[in-house]
Amino acid sequence: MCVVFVSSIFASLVLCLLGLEVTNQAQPEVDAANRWFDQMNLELKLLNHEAAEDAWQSSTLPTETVIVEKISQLAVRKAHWERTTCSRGQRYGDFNASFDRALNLLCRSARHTDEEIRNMTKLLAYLQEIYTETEVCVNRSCDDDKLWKSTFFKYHEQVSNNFSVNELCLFGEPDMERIMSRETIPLFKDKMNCMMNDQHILSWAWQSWRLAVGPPVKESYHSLIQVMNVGARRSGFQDIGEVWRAELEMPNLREIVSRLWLDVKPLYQKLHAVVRHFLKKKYPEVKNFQSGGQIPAHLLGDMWSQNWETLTASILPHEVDIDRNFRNSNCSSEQMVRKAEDFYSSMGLPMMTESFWKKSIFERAHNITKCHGTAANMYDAGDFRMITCAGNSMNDFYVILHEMGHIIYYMLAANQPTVFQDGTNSAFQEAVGDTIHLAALSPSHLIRLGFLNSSYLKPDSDDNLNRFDYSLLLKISLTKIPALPFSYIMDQYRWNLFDGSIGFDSDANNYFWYLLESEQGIRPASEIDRTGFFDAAAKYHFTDNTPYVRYFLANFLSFQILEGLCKKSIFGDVKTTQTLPFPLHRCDLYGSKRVGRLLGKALKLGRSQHWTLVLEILTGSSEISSRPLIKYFAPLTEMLDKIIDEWQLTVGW
Ligand code: X8Z
Ligand code: ZN
Repeated sequence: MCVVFVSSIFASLVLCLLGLEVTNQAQPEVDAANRWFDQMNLELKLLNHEAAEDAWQSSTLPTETVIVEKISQLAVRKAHWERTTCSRGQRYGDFNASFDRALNLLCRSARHTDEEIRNMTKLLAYLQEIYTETEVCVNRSCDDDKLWKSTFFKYHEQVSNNFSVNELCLFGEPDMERIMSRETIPLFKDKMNCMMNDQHILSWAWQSWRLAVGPPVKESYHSLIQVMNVGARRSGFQDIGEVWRAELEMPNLREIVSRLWLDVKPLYQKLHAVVRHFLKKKYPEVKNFQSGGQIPAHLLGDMWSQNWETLTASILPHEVDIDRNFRNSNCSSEQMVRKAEDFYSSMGLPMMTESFWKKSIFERAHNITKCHGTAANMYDAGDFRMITCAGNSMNDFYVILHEMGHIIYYMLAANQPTVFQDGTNSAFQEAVGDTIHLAALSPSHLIRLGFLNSSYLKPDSDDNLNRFDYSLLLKISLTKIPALPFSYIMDQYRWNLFDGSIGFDSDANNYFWYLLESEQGIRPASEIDRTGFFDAAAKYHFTDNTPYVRYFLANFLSFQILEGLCKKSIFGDVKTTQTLPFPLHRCDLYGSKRVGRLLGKALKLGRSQHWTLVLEILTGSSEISSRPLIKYFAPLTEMLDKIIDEWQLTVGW
């Protein structure tokens, strides 16, 4: 039974609504604890709102000292507030589960002096500025060799003021990214006004981006680690890696991650073998590309070799080219956002708000907007925003669905006390949009979107599936499977830099390449010795100091949640032992109010409950598993086995 004390009706009601018991403590103490809880949430909301406004400004405007100064002052203020609020809250001892959880979430961060905070803010702003504002430029001259000779870099203070018609300058995201996916190679050649070898352009883009950002980042990143570790140790952690891992609330995280990776490594290796075979045929001139060895990273269609989607057609050509149909639909970025909203709202989930439509940025507004996909919770009634620099590729649609997943989570968790207004952990935050993305790629939704003819639902005579299913599965596997070793490596690497087991001298980049070569099976675009480079800096999350293992976990979770939601939509029960009447990739959740209600029930808990409970609601199980992902790709795995057999391919490197 929940007892509501008249003197603190509101706070107790909140606790009761959360299903929590108020303990038998003395009444004045109960009142004081409730007052602390209310006040803490109120103040946290104001601080979060202020921080979100600053972050929005620094994302949409070029780095200015005044913004950095503002961010720094707020960070100092918030750290002081956290310290005093935590020590006040800790006075109340074991009050109740919700109170303890709030206290734990609030008080687990690294503890820094004001000076350290100012230093960290400056370092971080500098690293972010290098990533978002650096341009790789070339003088327009039609000659492969001269491409390198005329390459130069523009950093923050040199950007765009001295524009010359003879220069072509490219940002990392999205410009270099779109060259790597081959989307804008024709445009690049056009602008350079000449015929160039595609492979040379890819190799140039891959190397020049790393050359532009790696060296300026290295020293500052080293300093950032040192100061982050000081704060982590002051709070009793071994290093900042331990603080990052704690956020996920999986005490055996390292074990879980290694086990999950081992579960899917065989599938990755098969995909790698088949892709390597076709790439080798396409690029016989590339040196040091052995049929049983690592794949040169620049050929994989992505700056970081984490998304190989654009290779689909060259591996398994099909008369239906979803990407081409998508592009030809000439969907504007806003129309893409409307299509994403339509998917979520078809399940009864909330529509985007007026503020969202007014304040979001869907396209590169001007030269210097940070372009990495972002979802912002402004902690102000209905103010949720998105940043994407969408073009018109399917990957742009993915980013939009993904960011909207974050926003839906924020919207649903908005009725929680502020401290719980987030995903149950960061991996779940990342998984919501990815689950909906999988459902949006089901053949029946592609038909609904007008990118596929309904005749492609018909199975081929001897199989439940048809040729399109296989080509679709290959396409999806190329976006999801290479992301697994990449996301695994990103934080293995940083955890080892953080705990000092990898030194910051020549070891740093060599260890990164050791991981990429041994786990991902890729090698650098050129044979130049990369000792002393700092290639991890070429990835947004590295300079943004955002942990990455969340994406690794989210990848598994999205297949697991898709399976649970699919069972809910068909059988009304996530726990049923009945098998789905169709393969998982054909599951279209569009329009299922049952699914929307279940998602609503799980997501509205926000961070108030442990992730195992949220997973239980969505899937009937409280453990992260690789099984649904492996099952989803089972038909594809069979197809890969046949190709490997037919061509007698080596698997592995
Ligand atoms: O960074 C993102 C999102 C924003 S949270 C666009 N993603 C990772 C990446 O781009 O590397 C989504 C998938 C992986
Ligand atoms: Zn995300």
